[in-house]
Amino acid sequence: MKLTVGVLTLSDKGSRGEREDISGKIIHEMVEKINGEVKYYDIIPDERELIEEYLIRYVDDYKLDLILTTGGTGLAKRDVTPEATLAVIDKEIPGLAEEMRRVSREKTPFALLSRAIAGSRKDSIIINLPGSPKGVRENLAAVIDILPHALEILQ
Ligand code: MTE
Ligand code: CU1
Repeated sequence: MKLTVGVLTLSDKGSRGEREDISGKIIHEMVEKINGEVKYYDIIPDERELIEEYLIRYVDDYKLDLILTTGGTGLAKRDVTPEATLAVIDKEIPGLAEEMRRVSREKTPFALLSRAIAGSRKDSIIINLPGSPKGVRENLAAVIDILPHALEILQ
């Protein structure tokens, strides 16, 4: 069975059509590796309440297995993706975020500046990824192979 995936890109510029979403495209390609199919994909601004609304809709209404966000994990004033994610998850899955930072730390010291959260809500797993294409590729690669089993246990 295919895993159903939602991709939520958090970017003020992207949401206004001022920046091409290369990171979102990379996620589309990478999830194919675990037989995942992106069913829903949105680019929205860095607004906490809006992010929470989309995450809840992806889980409660669309019942997606896996939700990957990109962007808004850093320290800029408008970076609120981790806060929105924490507000909607039932359980944190710290090991996934720890491993993403551990592996990423070998690529760049700035990896430690990502405040990415991973967790579950109902039968879905939500994972934050950084905004840059390189950040997405390296962080998702660090955990992607674990995700089918994680979902098996959760569901
Ligand atoms: N992780 C990996 N693997 N590779 C990267 O290039 N970029 C970092 C970090 N994580 C990066 C990474 C940088 S420079 C920042 S500021 C933080 O992610 C937060 O990124 P965000 O604010 O775009 O979410
Ligand atoms: Cu940075």
